[in-house]
Amino acid sequence: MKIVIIGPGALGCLLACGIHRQEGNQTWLLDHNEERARRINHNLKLTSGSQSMKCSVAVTSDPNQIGPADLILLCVKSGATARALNRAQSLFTDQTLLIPLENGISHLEVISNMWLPGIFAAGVTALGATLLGEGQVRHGGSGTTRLGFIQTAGKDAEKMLSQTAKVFNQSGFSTITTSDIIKHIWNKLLVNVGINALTVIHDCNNGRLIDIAEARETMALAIEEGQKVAETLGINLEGDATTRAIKVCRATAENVSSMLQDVRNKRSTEIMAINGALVSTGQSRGLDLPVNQKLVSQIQAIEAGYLRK
Ligand code: KPL
Repeated sequence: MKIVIIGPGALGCLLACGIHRQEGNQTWLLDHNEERARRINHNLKLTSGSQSMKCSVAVTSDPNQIGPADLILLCVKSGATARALNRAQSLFTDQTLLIPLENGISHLEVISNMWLPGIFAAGVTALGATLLGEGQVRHGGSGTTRLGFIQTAGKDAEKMLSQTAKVFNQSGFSTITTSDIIKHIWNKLLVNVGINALTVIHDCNNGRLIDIAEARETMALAIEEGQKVAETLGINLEGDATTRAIKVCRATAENVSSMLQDVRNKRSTEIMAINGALVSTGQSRGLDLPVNQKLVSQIQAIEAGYLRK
């Protein structure tokens, strides 16, 4: 298979390092930044525990150098979805399987509204990855990755998805296919709804968040609003979402959430793909989400402090 990973962030680098070691596949990492692509070409570094290894993954900024791909794993920030796919048009054929592995839910709508050849599946991962520097990633936790189709897919597409799960598993990433990917995307969405913005507001790692009474209370209220939206949409969430978010805080206690990493690096956050997308989905169903709306406003105010400078 020719596999292209788009996005040299933590998850993109981690997947590229794992997958390129499998014989029989050709793995590429596509970076929109030409200079950086040149620097990290055949020069990624994967750290796991106390061990580090060099990963000789081919990196380019030019999709034409890669040509048509069998599988595209989209690992960019939610706000960059359309831009990244528009740049990558030459990678697609009618048979190309596209799997976004992004936070939140807004990318799903963006992709469905694009005229792309190929087959569209979706993925959600609990893999822990932190970018330590350009092309340098630390593998921080080995959660399950789930892959599935949002709409009914044909036999060939199903086969390709199973093959993809096999490649992930052989690369050391525990992966299953599911017939209800939307449920898993929402399970993760509500974890992010409850954690990410609050770690920014309280400027703390995930573990500390549950020791702050006010944060814990807001977390429960924000997730409760999300559960109501899911219910209205007929999504069967697994168990209690607040309990899951607290568990994730404990399991990733030392993690700096992706949103806090964005703020510390003065980048746009994914607030509109997470709490913002929840608010607009709720509003479209006649639901008000004041707690999430307030979280969105607070993060936007923080972003405005550095983005417009
Ligand atoms: O997905 C995450 C994120 O940081 O975006 C969590 C689960 C909160 C782990 O840090």
